[in-house]
Amino acid sequence: MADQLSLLLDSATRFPLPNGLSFSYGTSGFRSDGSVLGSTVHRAGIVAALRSLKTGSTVGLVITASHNPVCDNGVKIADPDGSMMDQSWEPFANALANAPDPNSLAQLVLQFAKDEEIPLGGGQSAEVLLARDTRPTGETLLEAAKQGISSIIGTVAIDMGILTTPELHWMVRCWNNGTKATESDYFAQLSNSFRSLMELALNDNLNLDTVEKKLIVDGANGVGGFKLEEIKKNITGLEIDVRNTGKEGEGLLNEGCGADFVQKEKFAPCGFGLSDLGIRCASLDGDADRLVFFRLIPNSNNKIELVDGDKILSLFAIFIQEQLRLLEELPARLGVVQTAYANGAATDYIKNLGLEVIFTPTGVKYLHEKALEYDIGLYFEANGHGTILFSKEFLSQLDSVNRELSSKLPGSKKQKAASRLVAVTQLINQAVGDALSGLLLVEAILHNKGWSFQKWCDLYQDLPSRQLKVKVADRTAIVTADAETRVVKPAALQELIDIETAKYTHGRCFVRPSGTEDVVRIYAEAATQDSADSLANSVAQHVNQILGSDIKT
Ligand code: NG1
Ligand code: ZN
Repeated sequence: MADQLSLLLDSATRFPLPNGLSFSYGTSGFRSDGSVLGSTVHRAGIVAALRSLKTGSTVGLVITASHNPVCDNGVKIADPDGSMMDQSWEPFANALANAPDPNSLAQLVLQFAKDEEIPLGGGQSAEVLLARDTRPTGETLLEAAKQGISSIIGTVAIDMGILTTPELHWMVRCWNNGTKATESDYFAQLSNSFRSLMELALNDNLNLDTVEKKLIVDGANGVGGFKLEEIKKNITGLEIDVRNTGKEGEGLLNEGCGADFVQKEKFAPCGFGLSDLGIRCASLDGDADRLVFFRLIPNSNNKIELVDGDKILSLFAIFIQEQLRLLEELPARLGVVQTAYANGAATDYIKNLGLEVIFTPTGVKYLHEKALEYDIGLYFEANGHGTILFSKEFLSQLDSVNRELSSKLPGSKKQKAASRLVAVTQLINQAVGDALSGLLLVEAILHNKGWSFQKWCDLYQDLPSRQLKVKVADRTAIVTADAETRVVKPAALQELIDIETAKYTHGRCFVRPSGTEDVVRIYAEAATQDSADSLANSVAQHVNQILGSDIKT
């Protein structure tokens, strides 16, 4: 134990906590300006090493700030099944990130290990898979993570390179399941299952000419674009043109491009223009775990018609439901998980399909957890982050139904439905929301249904909405309940929100402190854009008055 203590003290001395800063494991790990994150990432390395020791399995650590600007960076930990680190460990991660000096850091580690019965001292080995996105601070931070990991005796860090966030989560899951886990295995799984799903559309008497073959993808100048360039080499039936790949001269990460920009601004990303009119387009975020689709509106100065996470979710829900209807021998409890940011029209649409819709607080860790309660759990945030989860029991039943139908009724509608579901389970990332696998699934579904982009857009009409953010002195002064739809503290704020909301037809409004930025977010929905804008603005003013702030959009 003396060796472990001195190793920790030495290592921590090299990564002192920056003066006056504090860090918090938010909606999606620690995030901040990349230049001040050395100690945080080093300490996240320690947490990951302990997590691996505790679980007796391999865990993951990814260095990324997703859709945030290029100067930011962040770090998050993946659990052995590829999902986000169990929330019960966040308080320890926070305490460690803010330990003022090496001594208190070491004491925290030793105490936590004792409380959690984590074997220290090298008797048990542990493993952490590492990845980072393309940010310039990534390399130095990766080194900090490696040093944090190796400050726990017996722990090995394996650098998987520059990856999308979902690739790393997928690899951790496969690694622990004992299945193939390299990047080329990931690419092969995506392209093979995509091919299977596309082939299942053949001979279905559909007018497949209505499905435009061309897709232009905005890679946000991040890591997803050049991975897609690789995947597309093994794909037929779809012409993918990738832009904003992050190559020299193509622009800065997430600046004027990417899923977050496109979804919030409702403008085409840079590099897109008049010549793209009428073509189906998609946009990834910087680490390729968010996905939205869009199409340019003629004569509108690059305004777009947006297909967000809610509509992707609706498309997936329809498709899964259609296959299940053909397979009465395969009963499945289907659940759809959304957050309060889901457009009201989307929720109504999905409920009208007869599906169960559940709400959780913002952040995929909450949605993911809820989706695991179903045989098939579909979850998406409006911003395009989501996936479909299948329970182990369902997967094994599907496998036997598929085998039986393939031998007894090959080529039948039922057999094709089962095979489609099998392909979906292989194509969609079971670890976490994945823009690349989601993109291929959308394309394969449109192809199978013979649907044009327009048909997909027309599923329902979004209610006009407006999002604002307000910087306040202390955003934690706002406490919410009911999946963040109501403010419980300060109570006066909710009363004012209720009064404002009641003034508008189809009015809905909520406020919550962001988990990734130092702001309070305001969301408003109403029958017209003017009323949504005016509802959001008046509530922002109340937040301003009660908490003291400047309004930002
Ligand atoms: P916060 O900053 O907590 O609102 C944002 C997104 C989340 C999620 C996280 C993680 C919105 C309104 N919020 O969280 O959905 O994606 O970032 O990146 O889009
Ligand atoms: Zn992201």
